[in-house]
Amino acid sequence: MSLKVYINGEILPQEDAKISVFDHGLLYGDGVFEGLRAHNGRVFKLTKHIERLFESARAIFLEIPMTAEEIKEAIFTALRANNMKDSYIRLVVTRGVGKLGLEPRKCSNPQVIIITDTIQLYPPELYAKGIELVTVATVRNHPESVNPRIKCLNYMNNILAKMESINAGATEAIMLNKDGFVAECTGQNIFMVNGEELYTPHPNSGILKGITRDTVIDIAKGRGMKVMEDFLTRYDLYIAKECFLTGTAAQIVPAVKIDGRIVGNGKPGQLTQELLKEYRKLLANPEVSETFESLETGYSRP
Ligand code: PXG
Repeated sequence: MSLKVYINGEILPQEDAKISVFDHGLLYGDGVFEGLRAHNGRVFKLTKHIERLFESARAIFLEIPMTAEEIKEAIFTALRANNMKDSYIRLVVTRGVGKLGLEPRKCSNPQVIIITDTIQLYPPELYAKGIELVTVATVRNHPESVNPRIKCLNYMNNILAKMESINAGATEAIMLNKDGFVAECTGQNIFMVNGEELYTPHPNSGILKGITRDTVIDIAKGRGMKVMEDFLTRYDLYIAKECFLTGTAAQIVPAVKIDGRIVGNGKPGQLTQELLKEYRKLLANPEVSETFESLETGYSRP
């Protein structure tokens, strides 16, 4: 059975889910997006994702032709149309069709697209073994050019970094900002443990303020840990006891090698594993978790 895709209020078979070649989303990467996760008919941190979408859109002068509530409803419509309770959801808003010039004001009709696909996780062995990271030469976008806080459709910065890490034989890339401080990986935020404290780059280091990142910070603080949002150097990573990455698709992934240096004892760290367990507990129980949302109209309701 073919996947059904939501475009501007319509549910279409994936073969018919098409966007114009004149859409500035395609021509210039002019648009914004979100990646969300549904478990058992409920969507994790739905309000936070929708808020971030509207903030990204505001930053690029893109007026989304729907309210937050309408977008939430559309997500549940797309899930219902596919009879999907567990899904990785891609929510995209493009600038819409315009002229071949850049001029965004000549674009009419932003396209709201919702794709509900299956969840792509790393294989379980990677969580058990941990992954290898390398610092790459591609500098993360300068916040005063395209701020990485904006989740925009142009990911060339991240794709170039990802290619570098692949060419170097590592799983992921560590991207630094223009001052040489650690920013993030290509689609994940980075954390490290040193002493009894948890460290992650400051939101103004040139990063996307990940929703998984914020959830992990809350979990750690709930355990009484001190969490430092700081300006971190490669040296800080090299002397870390533990290191892990966070993201909606990846969840929490341990890193055991950074630029050839072994992290800790070369195995996923104790705290990393405990945080992953707590994060998965939060994900596994949507019915009782207040971090999940389903609408009155949601099919998960009897
Ligand atoms: N940094 C960047 C640059 C991202 O694109 C994250 C961090 C993590 O954010 P959340 O809110 O998911 O905790 C992202 C996530 C993928 C994928 O397949 C992920 C993202 C974008 C594209 C693909 O893992 N965004």
